[in-house]
Amino acid sequence: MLAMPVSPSPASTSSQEDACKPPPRNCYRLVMLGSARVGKTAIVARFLSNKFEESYTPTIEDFHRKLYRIRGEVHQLDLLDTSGNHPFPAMRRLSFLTGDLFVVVFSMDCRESFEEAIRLREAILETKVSATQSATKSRSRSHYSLKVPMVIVGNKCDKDVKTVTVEEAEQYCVGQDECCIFVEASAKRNYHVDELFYQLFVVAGLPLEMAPNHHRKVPLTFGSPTMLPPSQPRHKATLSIKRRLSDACGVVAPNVRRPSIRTDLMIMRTKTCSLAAGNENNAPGSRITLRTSESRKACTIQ
Ligand SMILES: Nc1nc2c(ncn2[C@@H]2O[C@H](COP(=O)(O)OP(=O)(O)OP(=O)(O)O)[C@@H](O)[C@H]2O)c(=O)[nH]1
Ligand SMILES: [Mg+2]
Repeated sequence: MLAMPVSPSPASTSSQEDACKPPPRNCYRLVMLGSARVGKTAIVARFLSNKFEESYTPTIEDFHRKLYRIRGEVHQLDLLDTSGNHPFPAMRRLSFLTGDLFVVVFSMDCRESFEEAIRLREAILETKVSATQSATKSRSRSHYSLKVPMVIVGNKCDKDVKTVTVEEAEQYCVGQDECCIFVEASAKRNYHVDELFYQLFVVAGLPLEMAPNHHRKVPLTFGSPTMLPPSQPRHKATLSIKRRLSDACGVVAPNVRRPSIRTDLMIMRTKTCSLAAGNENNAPGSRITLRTSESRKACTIQ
């Protein structure tokens, strides 16, 4: 089945922005999931602006975009920060189906949130599998053959009282596929926030320069990839990794509107059909190739 073409930047409207859209294969959607109050928004705030708020404001749904230029190519990362109270189940299902990468957060001091993280992982896999089965009218794919890049984050590790141990969370992830990683973190202390995104980009096979400390941050005045400062001249492969990473830059796109539900439904259909067809070149984010952190061996999404 052919995938429907989908605009990679549904929120962009101006012709100038249209002219500098990243190719669809360089657009990825990252979805933040987890119980209420576990720190999803705090992790996103660290990722985007390295800030932390003590006060709590429940999220309904927030949408952010970060644009990068890495080795001469523009990449777009969309972040969907969801509500832990999931007031709209249909929206949650849509986020499972449109997401390419997932950060599932629980709090180290709340056992119930760990159990919810496990239920969420199962729900993501089952939803993707059943949508793929409907698209192919087949029941052959088990969710064990579907690998989704996912980091399960045990946040608030700065708390004195913990009701989940690192060992059991690690054991759970080891029992899953190699694209499911556990990272213990604290958004408050800025502990392992960079690491969790780095690990996610490793298992997803995305440029590692996308992780927070691996690219130059560009001021907000640069709103689009064309405005990003020019890359350094091309370096020879012999340059050190540090030097090559330093050429990467990223900017948080200001005032980005969340794509419409209609656009999301189109993205969902494209991604589901692409998964069903085993076609990894048609859909936004479908360029993602999964890698084990140990072997760095590529394995494509089934
Ligand atoms: N001690 C500690 N507190 C944190 C940490 N991360 C977040 N918090 C606090 O926990 C509360 C909830 O954080 P949020 O990021 O809003 O939680 P959320 O998961 O986005 O919640 P919902 O939007 O309701 O789903 C806030 O008061 C944060 O300041 C952390 O690492 N350590
Ligand atoms: Mg929130």
